[in-house]
Amino acid sequence: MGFLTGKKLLITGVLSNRSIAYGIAKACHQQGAELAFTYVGDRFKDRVVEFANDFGSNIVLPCDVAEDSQIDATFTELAKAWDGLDGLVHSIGFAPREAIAGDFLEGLSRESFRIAHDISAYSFPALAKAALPMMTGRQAAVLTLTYLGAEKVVPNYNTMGLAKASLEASVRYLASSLGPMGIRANGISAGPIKTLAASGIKDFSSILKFVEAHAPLRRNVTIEDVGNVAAFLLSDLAAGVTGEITHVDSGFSTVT
Ligand code: 0WD
Repeated sequence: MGFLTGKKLLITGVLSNRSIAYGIAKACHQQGAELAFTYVGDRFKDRVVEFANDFGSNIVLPCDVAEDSQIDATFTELAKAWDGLDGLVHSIGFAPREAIAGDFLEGLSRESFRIAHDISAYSFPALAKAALPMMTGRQAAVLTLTYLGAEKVVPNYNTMGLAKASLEASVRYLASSLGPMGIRANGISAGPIKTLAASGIKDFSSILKFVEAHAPLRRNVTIEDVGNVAAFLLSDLAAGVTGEITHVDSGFSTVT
């Protein structure tokens, strides 16, 4: 019996088997959780249905977080399958390409700022708010994924760094809002991992090399490393932890 046995978790952001959300789903499944998934865009549906099958789940719902109606519909549909929800994983990020390359000011525009913050930051508290009726009365937890670029200047991360800073602040405000109901909110600041989203960041491979050379553990982290910490934070083992950003980055943030 795993430490997530009996927990029902909704996982967003599984796009491929390299996605951080895939590593989280794997670890949570190993610990006995029941899982449901969301996907964005019809062309990814079949793939996510397959991944869900691997984890013994047949709950796969469309959810483009840019649309309020899709966020609402996700929980209307989920409530037909489950009587409640014990955890939500937000593993979603997007910024227009020009806003994550080169000089910060050159790539800055009102529209790219708006999109990066809408998709990458607003969507976390928005999903938590929509999930709240299903989480009420349960020892539930919400979790998001962030990056060092929220705290420090990381080359090319640019506007996304601002969006991640907002996302990290939302973890603290969510913790304050949900805490009296016994619901927790946390974030994981993951080290760089080669996923589809990461390949959109210019010179990403040089960041991987730099971390491997300088991080205390002298290696990059894997989606399994992140998944295991996520499973812990979503579980009752972490019942006293909320409003926290946990670095899973081989210690890199301590030496920069
Ligand atoms: O190095 C990395 N890979 C790190 C990623 C280091 C630290 C943090 N992160 C964060 C990312 O910023 C993101 O928040 O982890 C989260 C997951 O990222 P990932 O696993 O690296 O990326 P990926 O497998 O590409 O999944 C991110 C997904 C999207 O992929 P694309 O490539 O299509 O943007 O977020 C989803 C989508 O599946 N997504 C959306 N979901 C719902 N509605 C939307 C949307 N509008 N837009 C993107």
